[in-house]
Amino acid sequence: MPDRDDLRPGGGNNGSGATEDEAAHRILELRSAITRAEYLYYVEDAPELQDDVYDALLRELQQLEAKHPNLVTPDSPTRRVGGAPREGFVKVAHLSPMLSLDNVFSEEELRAFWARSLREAEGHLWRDGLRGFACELKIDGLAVSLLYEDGLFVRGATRGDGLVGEDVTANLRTLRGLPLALRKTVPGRLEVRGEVYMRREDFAALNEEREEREEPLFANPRNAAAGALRQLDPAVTASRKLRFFAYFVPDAIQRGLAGQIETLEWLRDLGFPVQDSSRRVESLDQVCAFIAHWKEARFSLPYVTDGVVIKADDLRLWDVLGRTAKAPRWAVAFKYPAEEKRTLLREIVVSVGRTGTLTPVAILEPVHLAGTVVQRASLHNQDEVARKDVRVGDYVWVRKAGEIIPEIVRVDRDARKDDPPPFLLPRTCPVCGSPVVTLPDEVALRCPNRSCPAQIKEGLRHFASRSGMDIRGLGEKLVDQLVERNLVRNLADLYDLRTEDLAGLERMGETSARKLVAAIEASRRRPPARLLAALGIRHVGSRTAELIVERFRGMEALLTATEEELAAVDGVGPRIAASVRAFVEDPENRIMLRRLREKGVAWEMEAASSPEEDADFPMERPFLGMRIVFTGDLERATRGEVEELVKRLGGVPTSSVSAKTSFVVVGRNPGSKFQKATALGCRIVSEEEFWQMIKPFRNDDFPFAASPAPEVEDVSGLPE
Ligand code: 0OW
Repeated sequence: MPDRDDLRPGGGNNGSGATEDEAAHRILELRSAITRAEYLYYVEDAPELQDDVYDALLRELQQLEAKHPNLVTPDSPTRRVGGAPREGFVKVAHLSPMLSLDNVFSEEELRAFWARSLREAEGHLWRDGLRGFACELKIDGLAVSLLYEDGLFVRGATRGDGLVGEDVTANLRTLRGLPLALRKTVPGRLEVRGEVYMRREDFAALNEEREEREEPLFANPRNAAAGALRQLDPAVTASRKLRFFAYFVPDAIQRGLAGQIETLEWLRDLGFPVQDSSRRVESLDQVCAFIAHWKEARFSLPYVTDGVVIKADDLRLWDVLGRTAKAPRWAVAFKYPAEEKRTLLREIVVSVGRTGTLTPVAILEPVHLAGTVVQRASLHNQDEVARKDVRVGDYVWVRKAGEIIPEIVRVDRDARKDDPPPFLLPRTCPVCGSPVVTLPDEVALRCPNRSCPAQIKEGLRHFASRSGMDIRGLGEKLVDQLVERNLVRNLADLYDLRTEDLAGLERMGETSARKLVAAIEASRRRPPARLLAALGIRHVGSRTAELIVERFRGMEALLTATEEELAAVDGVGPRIAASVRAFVEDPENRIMLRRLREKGVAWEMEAASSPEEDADFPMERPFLGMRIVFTGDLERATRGEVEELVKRLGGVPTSSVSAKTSFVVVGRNPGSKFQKATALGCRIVSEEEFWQMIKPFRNDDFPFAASPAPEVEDVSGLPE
């Protein structure tokens, strides 16, 4: 594998396009750099490359492979998302049954399971009985089987009924944590089994997207992962950010492995992600200690677990202990009780959403559930309230579905006293008093008043949210004050706010006021897709916004696009097209949009650098189009050296911080530029992070990549 410092420009030619050999060499360099980056990110959980640099690598590899298709190999990282959507899934028979696990729900049951297993294996075991258990947190995902031939991934299948599953190879290839080629050669066939799962944050973001598009939400990450894996189009699977943990090699013992934990280490060495938390312990007492430790600690993991899988670590015992019809006798799943708690429902409030929907929300006596304190639980709509017959003053059982969303399971009727009246949603908006309406084919009640303070507040919150314009510091309490004091009546008003408007608000001092104005100012530079998603147009979430803006290259053309042109965009369709047209034709929205355009808020796509400019060395110019400021004393180079380096990597070192600054590198004793960067909401990078960023581009004989340096932008005269 070439040393990453060899990532020199394409074979040193004059950039007129690499020859076949040089391209082949470059392609190998890129593949090993990308595969290494994926391994570090997904297996070692120690990312080394910045996302934008990783993307630059992948883009260069895609371009080179497009020019030299004969150099493409199935294990190239560019082959993860491939092929047209399928009609359906082919059934495949597993090489050996994919067993499930017996469940136990208490320490007693656990001890009884192992006592029974020991009896079954009477006489085969060592005098002191079963020693050595592998403890693995039980990932709440779906089991899959992966096949490798001579170290290359060739087939992936769902568990199905344990004997026959479905071929989902194309979808599994999109999981960046799943190695397309093993890090070490394993001749012949290797089967590896494990769990596909979705991280909590990716599940939450996916449901947020679906809520935007008013599509049904997934109840928990496992369902979301199952849905993603069964997509007919691999590109959709790729967008769902599925992950994988390996945990089983059916023929481990034939491969000379002696223990389960040893097998997990072998799998990690081959390039598979395995859970760091897995441990070998000596006794059942220590198994119980492992279970007790993770009972609460598991909630801090980035993925959902629902128990602990305990396996006899000594592989020789697996054959000896054998299996029942459906489960091994050498492994068992201890399941944590699904946490349900009983608490008092003190009040039902009605929240009015961004689109005017009235939602009943239960206010509860705070209760500790699945790692968090739950005080509210949505009751969704009138039908749901009636179905569960939830009334104020009831004692209710609450749980967190999939450890994410608090849910009222049922009412404790025996505890109900003096027969409180059923709860009915109001006929007028609780915020502005407008009579509520029910739209055809909808259950929900809506406030029709576009100027309802609740809708303006929700609209602002959505606009400023991470998936919107990402304006840090514009929180709930501040939004309420801005609307209630009439400082902001619509989104464009945000860009008129001055420090003095804010400084007088509660918990808003001079500094935080300045920071917020700067953050709003900085948001003007967001790409137009972020603006379009932030506007809160019904059914238009981040993904749909990307598709629309990509087609119309910004907001301007979008204003005049016809419904047909919009509907013709792949993935948009008539319903969303109508919603967009309705929004832009609304007079109030047109005024607001015109004001945003006048302020240059995220209106046009950044002029993409010309393809030829990028063609040969996007890798060597990762700072292309970026303005970078240094402040403070650097440890490892002089200011002149790093500015020279920035220029050689395509960037423009500037001596003052502005809204156009891409990021500021902060050394020891930073100067006023650091304060200004913080105030402007600029990205701050430590010196160490800076050196990590450029690590792939440095080589020994010369610390900088060789490419023509653009002129330094003249910003003299401004204070250091
Ligand atoms: N979900 C898990 C997990 C695990 C297999 C090996 C043979 C029988 C069970 O984290 N860590 N280890 C195993 O070992 N299975 C697991 O999940 C099972 C697979 C099928 C049903 C459960 O999801």
